Amino acid sequence: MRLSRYFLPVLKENPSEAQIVSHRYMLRAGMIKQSAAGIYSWLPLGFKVLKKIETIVHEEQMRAGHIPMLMPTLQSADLWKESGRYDDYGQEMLRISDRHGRDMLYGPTNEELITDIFRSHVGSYKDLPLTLYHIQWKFRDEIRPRFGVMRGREFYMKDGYNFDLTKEDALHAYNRHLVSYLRSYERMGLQAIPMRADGGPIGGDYTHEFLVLADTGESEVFYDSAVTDLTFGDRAIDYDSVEQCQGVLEEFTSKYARTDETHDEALFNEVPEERRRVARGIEVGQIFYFGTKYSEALGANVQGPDGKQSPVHMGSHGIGVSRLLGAIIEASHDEKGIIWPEGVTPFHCGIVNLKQGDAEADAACESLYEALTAAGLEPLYDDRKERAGGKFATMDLIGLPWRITVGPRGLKNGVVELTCRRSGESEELSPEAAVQKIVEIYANHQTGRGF
Ligand code: 5CA
Repeated sequence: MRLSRYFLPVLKENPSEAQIVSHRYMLRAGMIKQSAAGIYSWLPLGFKVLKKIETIVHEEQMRAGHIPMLMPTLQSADLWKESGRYDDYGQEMLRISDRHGRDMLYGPTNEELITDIFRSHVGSYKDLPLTLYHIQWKFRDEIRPRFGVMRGREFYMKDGYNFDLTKEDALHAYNRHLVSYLRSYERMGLQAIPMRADGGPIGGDYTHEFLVLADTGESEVFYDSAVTDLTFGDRAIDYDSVEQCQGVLEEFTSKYARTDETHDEALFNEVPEERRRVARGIEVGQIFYFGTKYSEALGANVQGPDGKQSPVHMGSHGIGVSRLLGAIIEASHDEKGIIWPEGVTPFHCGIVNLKQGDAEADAACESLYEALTAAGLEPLYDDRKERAGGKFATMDLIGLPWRITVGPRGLKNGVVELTCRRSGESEELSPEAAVQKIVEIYANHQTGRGF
């Protein structure tokens, strides 16, 4: 992409409504624009990162054997009346009536709708196990929408639902989700720690939230610092193996890590004092096993091998896709702007032309642009007639992890400058070597192509 042809409405001033850094940078970098309280338009740069995060979530869900689909945002109230949640859900649910006076709602989650699909089409244990998921907009009429996309009213969520014959099978599905979530967050450059939590309006008493540690997080968390040493890494995993998935669950959840809802002071005090931590965290996902709560209410039964009918065991599993943009920025920024992890960066590399209009500098930038594009990468070429200082400030703000700077002086010596956004370190290289290095860096990161 050439910046002169892109739509990147960068703001110079700090927007006064933004209280936390991620919200401030998302507005300043021209990623989002508020349309109403807690409702945002996703401008091209924000949309691009949203799609990259979505792609990672899809890839890891499909790798775990979960099946993508799409349900609507608007739902009929009938199913919610059947499950009993229409009255329970309270004011967070946006209720709408259509021209015929029928009660509708903008879905805050999809347990009822998916259970209805299941009961209409599946009746036998032979069709199990089954996990269906979708990534779709949700609406919760939060009393205090704030912090930009972190606590929106309209937000983008991945929600998956497992259907199993027995509790043991459903717990295996729970564990598969835990593993696939660890992988997803790590690909986004995040450490998200599974912590024992509370079921809330979804229900069930077996649930973990995934928390990214950050001072601006809305949840208070208590944990053994040893949990922060755990990484999943690129180890192989067989998602069909009950033992392997259970092993990962035990490894990642046996140390003390709880949100304030389930915190137990006596248990916490058993952690050696020097490892006890009280901090704040951003909840980027939650997994639930709630057994037969919805299948009993909605009559979703399956016939077992013994011919008997019984309600199917279920769980639901969510990832806050749009919230993740905020969480990643909270975890990765400096005073100049965002620092995108390679896995989700909107463009792989910036190209800054120090002297736009200089025939040699222009030609060198064009050929870098072509070489990176030919290698399957997406560069962002700042080809505007602007001062170098302004170009650097924009690149630092929008946070591309790598930048190649091209100027007539370097070109005389056959070099360009390659700069790492995170460390600030630069090195002079031939243009070919710079391209080669960027290609090698991204060979280790499976990034989805953006839009
Ligand atoms: N049905 C279950 C799992 S699919 C469910 O709705 N779980 S949830 O309520 O925990 O939501 C899943 C994730 O969505 C949360 O972990 C959080 O990351 C994100 N989320 C929830 N509310 C908001 C909100 N108001 N704004 C942005 N993200 C949100």
